[in-house]
Amino acid sequence: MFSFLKKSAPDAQPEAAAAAAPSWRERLFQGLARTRAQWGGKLKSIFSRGKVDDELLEELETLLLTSDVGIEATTHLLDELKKAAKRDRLETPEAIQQALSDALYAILAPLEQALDVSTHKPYVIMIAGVNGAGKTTSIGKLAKYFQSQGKSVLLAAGDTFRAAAREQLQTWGERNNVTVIAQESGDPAAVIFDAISAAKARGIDVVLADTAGRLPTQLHLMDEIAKVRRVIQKIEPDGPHETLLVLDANIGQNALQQVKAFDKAINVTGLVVTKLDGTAKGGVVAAIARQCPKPIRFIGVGEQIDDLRPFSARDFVDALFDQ
Ligand SMILES: Nc1nc2c(ncn2[C@@H]2O[C@H](COP(=O)(O)OP(=O)(O)OP(=O)(O)O)[C@@H](O)[C@H]2O)c(=O)[nH]1
Ligand SMILES: [Mg+2]
Repeated sequence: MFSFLKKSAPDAQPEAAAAAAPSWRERLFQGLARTRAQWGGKLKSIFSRGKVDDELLEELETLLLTSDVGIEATTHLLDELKKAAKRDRLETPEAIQQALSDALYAILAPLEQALDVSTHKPYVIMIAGVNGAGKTTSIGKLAKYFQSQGKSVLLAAGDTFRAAAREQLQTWGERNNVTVIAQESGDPAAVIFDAISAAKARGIDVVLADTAGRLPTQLHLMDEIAKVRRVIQKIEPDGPHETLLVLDANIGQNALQQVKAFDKAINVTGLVVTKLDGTAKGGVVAAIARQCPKPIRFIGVGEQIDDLRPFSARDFVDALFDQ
């Protein structure tokens, strides 16, 4: 049993949710092992000085910057630590770590905004991102997640670019026992339009629309996805109700440029951060929080269907610091 399981959050959740919580916390904890290994060992030696002096601040700054926390979040965290040191006389390694962990939690907490899909029916979610970020896999996982919340789901195979994309989504559809709307045509907007019509006719709660991977530098493809969004609005004037940008955590600081570029093209309303299990760059979420804040709706910590859940700042910080 992991130590963190014993010390679960004091603001206990309702019992039903708590029963399911440990396995996710366990997966999250395992998923962040690489980031923690990078930070944990070094933090311990930095904090072992037992006082917040210039040398500690310098070493901590280097560690945060090399962990993809980014310059703005790093400066902010160091300032908060200095303030806490003055105010609370931090004199033990544990107290210093606690102060840093509190400051990081304060940065991340505003990004924790659960997605409420009950405001529209169907609730249309468009998923975008660069090639291989984890869009289609995340849709498969989200289909299961929303079904577990009692919602009916329909998938739209809007990646008409890559040959195997439709089959990949269809496999996720079968696994979840949900309908996938696909077409032979090469027009993503038409497929998604059709899917929304079908969802309306069938009284479906949530439409998850896949799109092809694209780089922010491929301007014609950025125009294309902006058009997909406009076509959705023809059938759903308030839609898409959520535009999710999927970010592979491995890209580190490049995430900032991706958020800005996709936001400009399609008005990103939320993020999915994937592959946190395969990287030591988990600190990038702090950079996002300070430099281009968008709600982190979900995080992915593995390839399995249950390896994606709503973002919890508390759980995330606890898993990073092993507390
Ligand atoms: N380890 C790990 N792998 C993931 C995660 N999410 C997705 N993957 C893997 O990343 C690879 C790419 O995932 P896809 O879902 O196909 O990515 P995509 O964004 O749809 O890719 P394109 O459609 O080609 O742009 C697959 O091998 C997934 O299993 C995650 O959270 N952790
Ligand atoms: Mg895909």
